[in-house]
Amino acid sequence: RLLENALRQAIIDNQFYLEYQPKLNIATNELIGMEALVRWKHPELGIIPPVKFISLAESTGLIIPLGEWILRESCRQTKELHDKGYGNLSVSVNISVRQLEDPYFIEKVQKVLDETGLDSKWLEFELTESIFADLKNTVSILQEVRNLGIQISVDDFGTGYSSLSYIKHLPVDTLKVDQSFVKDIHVNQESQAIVLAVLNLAKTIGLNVIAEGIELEEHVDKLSEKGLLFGQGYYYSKPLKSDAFEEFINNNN
Ligand code: G
Ligand code: G
Ligand code: NA
Ligand code: MN
Repeated sequence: RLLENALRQAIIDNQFYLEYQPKLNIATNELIGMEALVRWKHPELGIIPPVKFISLAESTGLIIPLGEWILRESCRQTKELHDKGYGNLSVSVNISVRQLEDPYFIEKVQKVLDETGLDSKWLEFELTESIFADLKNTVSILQEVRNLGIQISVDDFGTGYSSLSYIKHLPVDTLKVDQSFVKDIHVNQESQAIVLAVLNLAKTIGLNVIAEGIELEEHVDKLSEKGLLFGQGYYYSKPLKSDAFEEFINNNN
């Protein structure tokens, strides 16, 4: 209740900002884009991490205005980077199932694209596997997202919905291997087998794969050996505020 009121006020006062975690080609170390992650800076409580407020935002419906702000800010800052000459960066935005249920979702997305001027081909939505089980009109909504030219990735892939068959029927572009399979991949044969299976599946049905949670050089080596091309994680960089992210770009070039 207390936190809910604080969250309402935070949306009115705009106490949020975004951090960006680099995504790289792990073979060449080339920067390919970034994942936007929301942060809440409360005037008295300090930084409140998303695990403490995203589910509350979802259950109260506040994720609708908050999610719209996150999307707009992600697109705006990415367009700004493009205009500064960093033209080939895509931005991934986490989208909650509650946002997809919003009947005005597609309209709002279109409006954000129009207003920020970001070419939709540089925008990606990260959706957790659970939405493919939860949401009734998943296919048609995702198809509309796709029709806007936006990419779709399945976040935390491998941890949720037990059936793989949905992948074949859904308009998705990228599988994002969950960090739990990356964490011990250098020492655990099961994790290696799972990652290899995901890579083979993706290859067969024409999807991209990215790994999250890369923390060690051993992770990079083992993932590369299995044929993985893209990744993100603390090994490369933690999520960064926009100015620090721009510094990262400059040092990466
Ligand atoms: O960096 P990290 O602590 O940011 O994120 C924790 C969790 O919060 C992530 O697993 C992610 O699912 C969620 N999260 C972070 N940023 C966003 C966001 O912008 N939108 C949504 N819906 N979830 C987010
Ligand atoms: O749920 P989602 O996968 O969107 O959230 C990603 C979460 O993982 C964020 O909280 C982000 O800050 C965190 N994260 C990013 N890179 C790493 C990493 O290398 N190790 C760990 N443990 N967490 C990471
Ligand atoms: Na994500
Ligand atoms: Mn994830």
